[in-house]
Amino acid sequence: MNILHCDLDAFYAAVEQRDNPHLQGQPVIIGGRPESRGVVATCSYEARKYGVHSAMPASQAYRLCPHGTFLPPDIKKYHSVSRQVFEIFTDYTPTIEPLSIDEAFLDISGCHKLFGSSQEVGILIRKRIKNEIGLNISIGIADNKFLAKLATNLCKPDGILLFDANMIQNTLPKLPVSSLWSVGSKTAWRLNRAGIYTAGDLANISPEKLQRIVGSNASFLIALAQGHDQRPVCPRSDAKSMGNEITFPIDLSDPAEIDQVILELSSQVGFRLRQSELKACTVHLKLRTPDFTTVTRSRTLGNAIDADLVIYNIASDLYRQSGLTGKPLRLTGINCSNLIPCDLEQPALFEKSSDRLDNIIDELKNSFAGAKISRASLMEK
Ligand code: TTP
Ligand code: MG
Repeated sequence: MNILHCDLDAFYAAVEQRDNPHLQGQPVIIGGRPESRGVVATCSYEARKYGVHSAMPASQAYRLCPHGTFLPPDIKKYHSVSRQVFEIFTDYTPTIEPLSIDEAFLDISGCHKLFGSSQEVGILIRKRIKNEIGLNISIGIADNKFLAKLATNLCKPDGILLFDANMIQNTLPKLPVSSLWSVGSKTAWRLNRAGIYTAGDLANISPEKLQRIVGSNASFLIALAQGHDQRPVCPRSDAKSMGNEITFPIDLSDPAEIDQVILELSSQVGFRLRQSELKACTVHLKLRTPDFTTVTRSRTLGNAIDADLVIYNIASDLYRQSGLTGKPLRLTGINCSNLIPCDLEQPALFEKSSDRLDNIIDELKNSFAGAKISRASLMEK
């Protein structure tokens, strides 16, 4: 029982309730304005009683819960709280696989001598997040990732649950097929049509028969239905920043030329971010004058980005505000930090953070290694 699945309860809404006592115990809905075409990012459990849920149009949420408090998301604040939560996780294990801004798997095999049983570690983490950060987190504990996540879903909100052998035998078989990993509404419908309703039904079916219904996923699904899941907890790359810089053969002072360099560097850094499936919340610009004085400027954003032109616009702005416009420079560099895995960035409720043209250029760069492919504005420069 070494795998913990940890997921904060009603994350964005809970942060707002924590920071505003008037909202505690109230229906709070985070997302677009009710009169806009925006959607609900999340809502407090008090609002869920009225049928409000994530991804619902805000106008519909308003019809269901007109007395609820509707607030826009403060992504910068949530990222900072998320970092504090993940800091606490790292006190117990280095093997952390983040799944989203508020959710992670922890493999705690190595920490029992120091902190006790898995259940004791789970209780400790919940207590610390409550006391130090002021939020509730639900924790599922099991032998594998699938059962640990299932346990969290069963004990939410504000719960902790160990999915033990007894539950594998008695609870798992009764759960609907939709509780299995990768079974969405379409697959569930196909399974139900074939008379398969529960994990128990699935556990006893022949792989050949199931293959005709769900294709190549069949053996994986049967294993899950029997409570088996071999997937290890995979910690992510811990790159702290990503940057590129150029030292010029002769000093440059023409702002238009420097701007071209900034665009080229933005494309290089953007490409590397996307290749690593990372996004950045902070962009830094580094400028070095001929006397080796180095000036750095940075900007931290409310959302995470990886698009060349977004990086370029920020870096170019920093250049114009640097006081060095028109002055000779021997080096220019761009660095992106505060990196988060792409899938931690929630669905695009907010500012557009990447660009379709970037994806096309990336594909071409990957397919024609060595070829010079870039935006037309960078050609012949
Ligand atoms: P979730 O963990 O899915 O939801 P939650 O923490 O609000 O509620 P709970 O876990 O108790 O069911 O997502 C974490 C945050 O991600 C959520 O607070 C808001 C954001 N989010 C979106 O922006 N859009 C979405 O569609 C979803 C599902 C979440
Ligand atoms: Mg959550």
